[in-house]
Amino acid sequence: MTPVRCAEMLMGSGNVVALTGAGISTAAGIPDFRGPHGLYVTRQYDPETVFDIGAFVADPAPFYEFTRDFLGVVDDLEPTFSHRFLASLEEAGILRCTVTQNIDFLHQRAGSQSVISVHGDYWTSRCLDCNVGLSLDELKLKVDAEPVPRCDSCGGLIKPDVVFFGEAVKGMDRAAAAVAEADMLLVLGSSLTVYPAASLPGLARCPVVVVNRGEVGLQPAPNRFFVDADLDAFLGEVAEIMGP
Ligand code: CNA
Repeated sequence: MTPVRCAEMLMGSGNVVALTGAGISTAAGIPDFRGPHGLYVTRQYDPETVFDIGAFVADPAPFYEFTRDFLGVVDDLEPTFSHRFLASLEEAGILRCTVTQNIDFLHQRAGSQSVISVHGDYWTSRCLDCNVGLSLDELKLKVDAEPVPRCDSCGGLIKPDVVFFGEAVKGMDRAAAAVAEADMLLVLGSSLTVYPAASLPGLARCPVVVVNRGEVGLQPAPNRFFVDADLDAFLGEVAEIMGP
């Protein structure tokens, strides 16, 4: 799949769905899980401990160490070219929605309106015991003040509404319906190994274009096109061909 062909397909579509993963945010400075500098390689944080619900309940401290670092930098990071490109496709009426596995709000900050965050985000949190809700600002205050945030009402453990391994994903029905109705699916920066999000391309009845550096867990098939390239570089060429 060349940038020219990809641009032609986008210009001939009016119901594109994008499925994004951690690879769309690496250029913004957020490491992915499985890329060459990902957390599974560097082990700066161990994803299987930090994002596992059983491990979190047993010892929430590693997750909150990650959260303290993550929330401390994420507001200062800029969306990448690829985030902004998707927002512009949405504004142009070409892209219907973005289904993201990311928890970094960069799609929304780039201007995307229609975002399904299947792995949740930090926007809200709740007490695992009494279910009282907290806003992101309230969580940030607690994260700065306490090693492990506890509920003001009952002392229970606070958990952000980020989906952990072992928890149900969010908005999967809407995401599946959007993919099934799409006239083109763009899969950007995902290894397609985390389920159930990785099953979404299998529901597509349209061309699927996968742009990812490195291997992905999706089998070749007619109507599936694989581009092993840097996202900003590839989509930059596509954007140039499409024009303003
Ligand atoms: P993943 O398994 O880490 O895969 C990311 C893929 O992107 C890898 O194959 C990389 O090689 C590839 N990649 C990295 N940078 C680029 C680039 N510039 N251009 C092209 N390809 C690139 O991540 P997935 O999203 O597939 O896995 C799902 C997990 C990762 C979800 O649960 C996410 O919540 C979680 N995650 C999210 C973030 C974030 O919010 N930014 C960061 C790290 C992990």
